[in-house]
Amino acid sequence: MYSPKVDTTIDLDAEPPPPQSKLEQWMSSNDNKALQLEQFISHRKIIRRWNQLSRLQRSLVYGLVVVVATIFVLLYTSRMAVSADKIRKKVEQDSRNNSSLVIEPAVDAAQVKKTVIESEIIERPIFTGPSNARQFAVVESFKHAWRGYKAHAWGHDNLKPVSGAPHDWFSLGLTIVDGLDTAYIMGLMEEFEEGRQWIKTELVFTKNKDVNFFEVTIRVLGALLTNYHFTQDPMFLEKAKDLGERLMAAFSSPSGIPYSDVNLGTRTAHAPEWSHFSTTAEVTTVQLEFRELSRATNNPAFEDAAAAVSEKIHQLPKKHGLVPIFINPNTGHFLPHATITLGARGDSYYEYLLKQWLQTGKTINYLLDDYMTAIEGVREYLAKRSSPNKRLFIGELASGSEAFNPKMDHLTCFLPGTLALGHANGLPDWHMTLAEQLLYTCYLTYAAHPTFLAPEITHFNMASPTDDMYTKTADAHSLLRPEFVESLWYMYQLTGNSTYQEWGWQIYQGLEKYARVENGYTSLNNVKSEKPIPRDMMESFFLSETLKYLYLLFADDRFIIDLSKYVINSEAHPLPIHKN
Ligand code: DMJ
Repeated sequence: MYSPKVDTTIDLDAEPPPPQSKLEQWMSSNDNKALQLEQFISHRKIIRRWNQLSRLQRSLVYGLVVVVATIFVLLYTSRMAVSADKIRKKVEQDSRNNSSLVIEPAVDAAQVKKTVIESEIIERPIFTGPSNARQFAVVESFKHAWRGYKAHAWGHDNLKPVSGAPHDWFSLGLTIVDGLDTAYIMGLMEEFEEGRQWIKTELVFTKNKDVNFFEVTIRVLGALLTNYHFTQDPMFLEKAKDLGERLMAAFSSPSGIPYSDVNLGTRTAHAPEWSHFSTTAEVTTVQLEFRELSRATNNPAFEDAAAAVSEKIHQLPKKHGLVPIFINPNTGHFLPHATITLGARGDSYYEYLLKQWLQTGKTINYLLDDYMTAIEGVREYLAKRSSPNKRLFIGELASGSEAFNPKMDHLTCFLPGTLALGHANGLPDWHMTLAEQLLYTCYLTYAAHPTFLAPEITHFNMASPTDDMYTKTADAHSLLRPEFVESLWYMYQLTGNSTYQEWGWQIYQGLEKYARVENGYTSLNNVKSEKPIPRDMMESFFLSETLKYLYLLFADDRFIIDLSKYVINSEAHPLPIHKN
């Protein structure tokens, strides 16, 4: 029960004490009575003396006080000006020496800084940090993931968040590099600075080790270029250039179609051990990064090598714009009758057709033609409706038979975002209708499960009287992938419809409830179970993509990263759009 605090020693009804003169008050205090009396008397003496002065004498004293005060003010302000100048010079010197990061002050998000690159004016965004409770929550999630990684796996590719152990794949500190621009966008300058320092002092590409050409391009090269663009710190560009030069070995095949594996230390490349083939989506999802590297370094070699791949693939026969998922780097031809899918190994071929066209200021027409034809092919051969509720989904054409297979990878949920982006750039209205309906089906793949998380693969019924979709136990795991929240963000930015934010919030809560563990966020074995078993892995794309897209989705200002100025690479690293 509430009880007000009352000082019971005070009698509120008692008479107040009679007022005392100042002298009596001074005298009535207990300590140093004699000293206080003396001070009081000397004050009185000064006042009496002042009153005895003539008017002229008083004016002289006033004048003297004014002169002294003026001299004091002048001296003080000139010293302040000197130290402000010193600070400004130090900051300029630091940024020239690349020895410290110049952090942008928090200002209006509409403000932009202009930087001249290859005679184009490129706008750089300024990020002001989270603006509402949902964004603050996502920032806290990022900090939690970063903290766990820092404590248990710093410098390694990934964190195993349950066992608190590191995991390596390419030994390139993937989580730091991939997650760094998310920290920057969220305004986490402490995390950004510690990551930047690690990249500056520890990230090297000289190890005698095979890496996957595509993964390193989208995660590492893409991230370095974005961080360079955001901060103009030349260290990022130097690292990107070094990495890009080493990755160029991949194009050394007879056809110019890149090999899948590159040894960064020896600058050699080869096909994977298990096959002669490269993956179609992999060889066609490096062009945004190599082009940006060329533009930033003024060296066309990177762009030329990567663009030649797109041109070669443009020439190859396809099934109404749809491509098989394997290609031979020796012959330059597709593996005949390989699977056709917008899921694994096919997905970002379609994504980069549109995005390359946008990156180059809509100047390369064959890219748009190939994209438009492919989306028509999707409508013709892959987009179907389930039974009984007629949910729209994108299936696959099976390898060999080319028979329709009503299964959809979670990866395919990138497509609504890409379709909406195309529509916003003048492509037909039915692209947007397809986007909206597919996005809803993707939403249902989350909402159908008690975890509110989606499985890796969903299967659809086309003649069932009861269930439109189902999840096989072997496909029920979740890597906390980004594609659906990525599409939500595109749709939110391009339509302003806040329903997409609500869907994203439901998913975020699922992540917090089921995937968050003491040291970070873990992949799960079964989204169908209310007690999913952790797979003990935090992928770098969880920081780079999933959390970044959620943060952007919840923003009050939906144009924090403006899609008319940026193309976002396949790993969620924004790159500037050029004029050509
Ligand atoms: C990411 O590495 C990229 O988005 C890639 O293009 C596809 N897969 C993962 C995330 O799911």
